[in-house]
Amino acid sequence: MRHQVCIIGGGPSGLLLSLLLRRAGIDAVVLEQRTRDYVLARIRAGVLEQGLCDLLREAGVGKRLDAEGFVHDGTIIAAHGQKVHIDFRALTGKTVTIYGQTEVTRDLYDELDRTGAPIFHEAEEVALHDADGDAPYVTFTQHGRNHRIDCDYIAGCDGFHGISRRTIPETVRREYEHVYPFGWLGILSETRPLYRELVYAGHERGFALCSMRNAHLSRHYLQVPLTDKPQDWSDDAFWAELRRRLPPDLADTLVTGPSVEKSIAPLRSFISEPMSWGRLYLAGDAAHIVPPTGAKGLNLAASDVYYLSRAMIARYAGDEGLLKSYSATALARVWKASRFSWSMTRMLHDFPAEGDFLQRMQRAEVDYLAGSKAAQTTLAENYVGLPY
Ligand code: FAS
Ligand code: PHB
Repeated sequence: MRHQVCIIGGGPSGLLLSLLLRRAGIDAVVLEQRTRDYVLARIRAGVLEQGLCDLLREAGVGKRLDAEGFVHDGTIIAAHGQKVHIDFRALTGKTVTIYGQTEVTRDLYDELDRTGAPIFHEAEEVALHDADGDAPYVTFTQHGRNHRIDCDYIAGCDGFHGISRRTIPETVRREYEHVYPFGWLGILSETRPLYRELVYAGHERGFALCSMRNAHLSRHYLQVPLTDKPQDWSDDAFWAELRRRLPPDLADTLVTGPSVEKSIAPLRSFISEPMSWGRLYLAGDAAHIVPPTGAKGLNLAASDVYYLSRAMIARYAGDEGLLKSYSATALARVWKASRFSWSMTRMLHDFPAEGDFLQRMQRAEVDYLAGSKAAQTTLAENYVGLPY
């Protein structure tokens, strides 16, 4: 088989890239190791920057987003006795949209199916060959049959545990990592959201976040030790702890109910440079991971895909310049979003091993945020998404 672009990974990065390339007449194929049901069962991000929303509309998958997404003008930061409303719209003129990553992925799959895009599910033993040469190819097996795809370019969209990043020689790669000493216990419950916007809470017992998927589906998180397992937490224990970490006036309005999903995700900051090697280009979690505190993971995947799709389209029109600068362009935005995600995590989580001084720094930061329009504008412009 031959395709112009072979995309490894059928998550948001790979699917959105495939769709944008196909709309430009470029022949792309997606190789996904899991079944579609498995991919669609993953509960992940919920906050979409305007840039991602615009890209989804450009790809022809904005209809359900516009009909069902919740536009949020701001968010609440409640910590150290302060409750600060960050008014995105007033401070930046921009907003964010609440629309689950699961729905984004579903919309992308549906549109790719409608256009007849080639997608291989349960693609196993994927291996990249001659990625640094002029004739790269990818081999894989599916249901016991061996396949080979010859292509012009390989897009590594296979997430943190994928094969693509590891295909770049260790002598070429430079990796930066910071692992946080806690995880996020997340639950999904068919209950009314706590508040009309998201509430980020910092408490001496730990961080909490009250988010949502729609008017009848809430997504809440608690900072927990890395040694905890989801089964260690009954629903009642979760709700009681969430109440303890919220400001009393909000805790009193919390509606509880049975969890329909419960999981713990570790938190790390990770960036691998460069994001390209020969004919291989990385996008999304394959190249970087951010702690979800700043709601940047999915949104960084989107800006990578924005840069890479335009670079490949320009290449097929005869201009290689954007492909040559892709890694530097994408990393410039990745580092700034990583800084923001790291700073939000530092401000709102409990770091027991770091003692009283950090707690006083956290308190001072929230006090400054409460009293400074400049500080609120800084948080707002990072949260709604820096320009592409
Ligand atoms: P993905 O990991 O989504 O997709 C990669 C795909 O490649 C997967 O489907 C995988 O099966 C496939 N794959 C892997 N190896 C392969 C191989 N060898 N061959 C073929 N296919 C292969 N972001 C937020 O903004 N907010 C959040 O709250 C949030 N919560 C998260 C919770 C968890 C548990 C995780 C893991 C991430 C979370 N994220 C969150 C970040 C997340 O949303 C990612 O940024 C987003 O999924 C990135 O999309 P992709 O780059 O497509 O990577
Ligand atoms: C979510 O709704 O899953 C969510 C929202 C904001 C975050 C992280 C996760 O910062």
